[in-house]
Amino acid sequence: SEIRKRLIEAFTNAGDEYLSGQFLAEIAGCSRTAIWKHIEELRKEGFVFEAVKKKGYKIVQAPENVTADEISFGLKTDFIGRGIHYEEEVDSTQKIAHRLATEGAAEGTVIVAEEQLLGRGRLDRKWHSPKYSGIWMSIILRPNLPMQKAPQLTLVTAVAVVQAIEEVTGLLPQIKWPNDILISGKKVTGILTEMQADADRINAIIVGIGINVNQKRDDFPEEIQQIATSLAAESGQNISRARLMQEVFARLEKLYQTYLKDGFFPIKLLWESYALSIGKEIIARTVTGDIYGKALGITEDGVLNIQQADGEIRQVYSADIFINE
Ligand code: BTX
Repeated sequence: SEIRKRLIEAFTNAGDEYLSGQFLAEIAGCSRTAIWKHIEELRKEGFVFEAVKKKGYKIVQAPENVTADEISFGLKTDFIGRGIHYEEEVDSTQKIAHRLATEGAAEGTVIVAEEQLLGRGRLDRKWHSPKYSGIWMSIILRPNLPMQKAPQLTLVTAVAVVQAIEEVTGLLPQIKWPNDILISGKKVTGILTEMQADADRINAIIVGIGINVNQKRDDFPEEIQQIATSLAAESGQNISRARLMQEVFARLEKLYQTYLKDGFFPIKLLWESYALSIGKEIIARTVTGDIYGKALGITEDGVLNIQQADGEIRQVYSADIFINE
């Protein structure tokens, strides 16, 4: 908002000085109560304030951003993340990625935003993407593969993200088929893979990745507080988003090349080693109904096999999975 912009400018100019609520209200042209609310909003965005009685406020830490410069500094990949398209605020990075892919963007191009206003999940569900606290990005891949292999890339990506989180935070995430990454049973990452195809060949795969990084537990909107978590909430420390992105790019580039060269099998083994639901009794909620049974594993195509109580094995291509405890 305009007020927030003025506040940030004032704090920037103030340097090490404290600014009083009265002074801030005057330059922003609003009440002191309104100022207090804006400061709360800024706190949620990652600004850390020091408040001293009679003196006022000072910013002691600004959020760390994920601009092209911050991501490029220290990047170790050959192509993933070599082209960065950065936005402060977007509807959805998927939308921009689709446009850039159509316009011929190179493989490995990454679209990243500090905030998404209309971040989306599968089946047009909402993906909550608040400013500065997560990684909201889309990666353009151009594998030379038939269309039906596209879902495997979701699984390749999931393994890469799990490894990157492990490396950077020491946490041990698990994968819930097909596209959720969980820590302590709560969702920390969602992956949305979309495809552009000509005839039956893939023109581009847009891999959308949303990682909750520095949100506090009560930053999550009420409707997902029970099911969502962030890396900071789980590890008790703030995590550098740029550093984590670099690690995701490095892991993904390596696994993607293995996948193109040696096929899905090595990825399948890794994926299963991180999988949460394999061997468990689950409910798979599909668009045509619920399937109950034991998750046996995934096939070469990334399809989930479920064995029902009557022994029949059902193949599930797309569903939401619940562990049946
Ligand atoms: P999904 O359909 O598996 O999950 C969406 C569901 O997850 C929502 O219905 C809600 O219950 C829950 N949810 C929403 N926001 C969050 C959150 N921040 N953390 C945890 N749970 C949440 C998952 O879809 C795929 C998400 C991909 C998001 C990336 S971000 C960059 C790219 N751009 C874009 O618009 N989407 C992708």
